Amino acid sequence: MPSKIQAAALLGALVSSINAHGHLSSIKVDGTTYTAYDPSFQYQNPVPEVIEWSCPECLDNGFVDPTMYNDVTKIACHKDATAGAKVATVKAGGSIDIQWTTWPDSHVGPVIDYMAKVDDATSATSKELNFFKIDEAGYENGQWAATKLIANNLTWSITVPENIAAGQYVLRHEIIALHSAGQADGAQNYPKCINLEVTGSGTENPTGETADKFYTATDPGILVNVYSGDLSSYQIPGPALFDGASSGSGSSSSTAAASSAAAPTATSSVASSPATSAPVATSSAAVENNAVSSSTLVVSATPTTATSVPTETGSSSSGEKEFTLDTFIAWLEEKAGSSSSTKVRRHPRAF
Ligand SMILES: *[C@@H]1O[C@H](CO)[C@@H](O)[C@H](O)[C@H]1NC(C)=O
Ligand SMILES: [Cu+2]
Repeated sequence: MPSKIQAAALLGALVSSINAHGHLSSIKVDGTTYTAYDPSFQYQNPVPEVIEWSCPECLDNGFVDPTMYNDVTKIACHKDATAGAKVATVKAGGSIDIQWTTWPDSHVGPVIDYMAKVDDATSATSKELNFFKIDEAGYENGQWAATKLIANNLTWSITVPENIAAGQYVLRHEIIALHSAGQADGAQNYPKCINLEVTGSGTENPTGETADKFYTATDPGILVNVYSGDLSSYQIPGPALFDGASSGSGSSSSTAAASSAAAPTATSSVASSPATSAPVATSSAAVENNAVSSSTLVVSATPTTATSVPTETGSSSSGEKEFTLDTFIAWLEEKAGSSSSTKVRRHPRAF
């Protein structure tokens, strides 16, 4: 049986060889489908021009964590992101469907959308984006918003508020993954920004704030253990929805994006992928689709015993973290880019 140190080294190898998270694949704006940004665009010449902001540092599909919450160049539109070269036109009251390439089931958490009015979206910088929140969804009807997104063909649907003034805006779409959020700085923010030109006769110019004002490391919706307690009282972090949000997509907290999302939810993603289970006390990992494909990793962990493993790619530090069994299994799952929606706690999956 490998020692903890050896296990950590093996897991480190997994971290560097598996791309667990997704990025946006496409953005449908009032019926027109636009290509999203792909971090590999930086290797193309010319670099494709898209409506989404660019993030060359996002090759690892990584995240922004609470240690970066007061750095607007990171938390606004992801790490050092710069404005997209194009702008998509949408009517006030129109719809936007944002599709991700993939999302790990273990990465439960809220989905939140903001907009910021700008003079010219193609030359805006993160420091000047004064965002107001247009929609939010946390844990509702026994389901996390991120889980709903996966079930809806990896798509989140937004209604542009009907009453906002015409002009250019930057839309900020964000998933916050909470699978490790029971530990300090364990939350993972995945913000994406998109350039819009809103048309119509709205008159509202909601007050916004820069993204470095949104969250703190100890907000109840950021530092939260999602493996115990009453999730129905989960508090979505960030500012309140702007006053006019309700006239757009409907915005009680049962909300907005959720109600305009097409697919029903509860069982679909479970049914679509066979659950595989592994013994609880020992997680056996045979990685199928990457560089370490023929290796088998056996890590022993027992309930309530903390196991020390490296932090994942995208984290701000390269130190080690203490994991409980639950968060450790979630961590293993995410390394594998799990697509099963099997409950993490009950069916740690072999991958
Ligand atoms: C899901 O999205 C993919 C990619 O856009 C699309 O080809 C497919 O038809 C969608 N599936 C459903 C059920 O809408
Ligand atoms: Cu992750």
